[in-house]
Amino acid sequence: MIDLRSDTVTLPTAAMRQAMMMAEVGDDVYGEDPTVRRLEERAAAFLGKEAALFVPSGTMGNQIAIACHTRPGQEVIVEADSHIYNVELATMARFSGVQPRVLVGERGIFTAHQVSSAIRPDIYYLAPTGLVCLENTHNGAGGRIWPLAGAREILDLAHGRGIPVHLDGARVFNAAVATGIPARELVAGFDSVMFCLSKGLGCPVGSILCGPREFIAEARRARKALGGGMRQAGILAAAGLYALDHHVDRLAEDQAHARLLAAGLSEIEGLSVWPPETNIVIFEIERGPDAATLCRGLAARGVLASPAGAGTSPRRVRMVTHLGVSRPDIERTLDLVARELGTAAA
Ligand code: TLP
Repeated sequence: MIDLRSDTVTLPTAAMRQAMMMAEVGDDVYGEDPTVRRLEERAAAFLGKEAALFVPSGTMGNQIAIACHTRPGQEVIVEADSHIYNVELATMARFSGVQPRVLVGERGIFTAHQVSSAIRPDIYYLAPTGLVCLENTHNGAGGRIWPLAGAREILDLAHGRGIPVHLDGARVFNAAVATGIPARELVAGFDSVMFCLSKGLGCPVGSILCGPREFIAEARRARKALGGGMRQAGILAAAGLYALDHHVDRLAEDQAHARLLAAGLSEIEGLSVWPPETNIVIFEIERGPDAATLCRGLAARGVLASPAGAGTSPRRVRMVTHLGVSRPDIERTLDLVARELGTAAA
């Protein structure tokens, strides 16, 4: 099987497993796991933030950030195709008592002007704006990189109005590698940043939430309250440390594979392919089966892909490259897609 459903499907390499096996561990709820501590310190330093917290998932990292930045009854500005809004089960409403204020970006990217128009004036019967969330890379927009200048304008505007800004940086290292801008510069000025170890970085489990020391102390309480306090988690943190050392620069390879895949797909009749900026390729099936049918057909031929568009765009397919995908896998995928769509000789 060639598995292009997500970069979450990566399996730990032999060297990563070795690092996990050798990890020194302790009870992290007592703050006694040396490997978790090392990972948190390393991640914070890597991103130029004061402190970091190891969390079980990206969703938990985002939702802890929302809970810690806001109070019930506020609004959170999010993009219409963002993960926080679409794929986190309305958790901001469930756990934090806040509601999303949705902005439609231009292919996922909204402007400071849009944010400015969405911030509520200080009138007692309006829900105050408590937080702005950006996503880099933007998954639903096809792994798009949030332009740094635009992000900085939003940061200045929001901070000028006393509103914090959180970055869902699940794949921020993909943005760093694609642009050549160090990740710490891409996240500078954000009040909190979540990034995932369990996606392109190839770890089995885990994400990191970074921010100021006091914010992270509060986040640690929220993580425990949500049942995310982990015990001998150093086994997992060791994979994270290994990934930060060995799996960041190699994301360039995944991005090259994504470009190759997109170029090949664009030559197949009936497909309209979004130009990839990182490791995610999205295409619309203009003529032919819907996304679910194509994905079923491809699965039977040995390629896994996912219908995309958070359930609302039935002709949209997503393919994601990662460390388990090779160049021959891409070539084979292109051949099988063409066969499945009947545009190549059987
Ligand atoms: N994304 C997953 C699915 O949930 C769609 C994927 O396969 O891409 N932020 C962003 C931008 C994400 O893409 C994801 C996961 C998360 C947050 C949540 O991470 P997890 O799955 O660890 O909770």
